[in-house]
Amino acid sequence: TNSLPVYSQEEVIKHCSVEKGVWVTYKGGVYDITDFVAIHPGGDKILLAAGKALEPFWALYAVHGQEHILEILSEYKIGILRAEDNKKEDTETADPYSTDPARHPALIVNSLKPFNAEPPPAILTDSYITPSAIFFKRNHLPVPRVDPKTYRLKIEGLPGGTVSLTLDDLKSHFPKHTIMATLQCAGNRRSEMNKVKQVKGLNWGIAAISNATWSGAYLRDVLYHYGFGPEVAAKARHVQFEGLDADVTGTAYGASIPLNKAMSEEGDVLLAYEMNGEDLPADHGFPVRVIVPGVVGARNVKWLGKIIISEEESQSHWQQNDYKGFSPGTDWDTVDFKSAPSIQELPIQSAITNLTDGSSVDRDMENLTVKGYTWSGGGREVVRVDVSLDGGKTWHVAKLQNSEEREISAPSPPPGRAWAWKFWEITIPLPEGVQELEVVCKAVDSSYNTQPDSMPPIWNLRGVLSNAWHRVRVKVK
Ligand code: HEM
Ligand code: MTE
Ligand code: MO
Repeated sequence: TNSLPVYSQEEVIKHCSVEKGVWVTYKGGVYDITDFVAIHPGGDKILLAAGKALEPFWALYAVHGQEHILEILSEYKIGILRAEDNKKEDTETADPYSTDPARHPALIVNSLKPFNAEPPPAILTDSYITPSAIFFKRNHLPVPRVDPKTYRLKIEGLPGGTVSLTLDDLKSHFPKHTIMATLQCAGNRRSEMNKVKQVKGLNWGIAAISNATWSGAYLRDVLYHYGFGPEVAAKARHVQFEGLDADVTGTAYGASIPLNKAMSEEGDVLLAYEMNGEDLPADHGFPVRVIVPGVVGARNVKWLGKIIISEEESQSHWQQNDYKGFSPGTDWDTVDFKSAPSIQELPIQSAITNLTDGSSVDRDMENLTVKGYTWSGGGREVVRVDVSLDGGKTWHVAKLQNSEEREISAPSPPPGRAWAWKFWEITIPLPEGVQELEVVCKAVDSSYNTQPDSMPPIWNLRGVLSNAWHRVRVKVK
């Protein structure tokens, strides 16, 4: 008993712009989404489907395969698609993710297509250098399969015109450097922010962060070699990166970093072709990715296809309309993405990895050991981690570890170049007569930046920069 009107495909196609109205079809239903276009979290890409079926687009952006998204869509239903127009060919497309690589079964999957996953926290701090197989994976699109023989890295914006390098050029013409750097997604710990008030984005736990060694050529060496000099420096302000992963329109994943970070002798920006001593795995950008140490994961572009030295920042969706921070008072109706700078260096972070919220410990235990990781952006070294068992009333200083060897600390990196995380650990006598512990950690970096005590004051609609004290409640039984 459906009283909704029946529309032909011909009628739907007429509604293909904001002016004419935006209609789409989904599983035989017709939807007028004109009013939703401006508030779509994925930006104006939604217009690609105007007048058409949503299915092939949602096959590519599989974030949409969630209950709450179907609920949003249902609000806009205006009719039924005429039976003879509801053709299978329009809605069934080859799965663009069918060539994605195999993944480790230990990973906690946040989204399958595109593939987004993090290791279980307890495994994360078992090795100071995260094994590549369990290193968190954050893909916006299908993994492109790149043939290393035909691979070319293009560079635009240098005086001699466009440069085109082979993988062999990169490996043989430039000194190979190895750096250790931790990557963290801007959305790490988003799930805790989500508990304050719903945000939009993948529901990451505390492990959208991992540490690896990366080897390759310094970006600055390559740019100087191909003619970077004072006349380019006088005009240019940014270095843009484009991936070889592209959406339905052929638009590549893109991001940019400030020119001074790219060219600084102390920036250590790397065109990496190895991760943990082996060729980059497909998920992490084979054959070449840029590693921008100290800077948010999003700018560390994988499957690097093009570098552009420019006056402007990248115009990509991810640089302009995503990965920015806002006031807790800003919502999807009032947000102006132009009003905030793109995230580059990340703030200080720490989290507890060996205890989980709601778990319990034995009352007869004399001591409680608490472990975790800590890291700060911009190469700022973490100088201290404080741990509390009573929600922050009293504190203990944890032992820091910055090397692969347990119990051993490597010398401090040069000031401003602490790119790798530290592990920390502390054993504290179990307080007597308590039913529950609120275990908390917070870190302090070399600029004496520390973490905010709670999430509400830093809540933002996209759920990024989530770095409040990590709090874990543990029952004593
Ligand atoms: C993200 C809804 C159509 C591309 C999202 C999100 C929602 C949403 C709620 C946020 C998801 C999250 O991060 O949890 C809708 C609805 C649509 C629609 C209701 C139709 C009425 C489209 C179409 C495209 C598209 C047709 C592409 C052609 C994207 C992209 C993102 C996104 C690229 C961002 C994903 C990311 O952050 O990686 N959409 N969407 N959407 N959407 Fe849509
Ligand atoms: N580069 C390309 N080409 N495509 C992407 O989807 N994701 C970015 C960045 N580089 C992405 C990309 C984001 S948001 C993050 S957090 C890191 O890659 C994740 O790197 P990883 O998958 O190696 O952990
Ligand atoms: Mo990210």
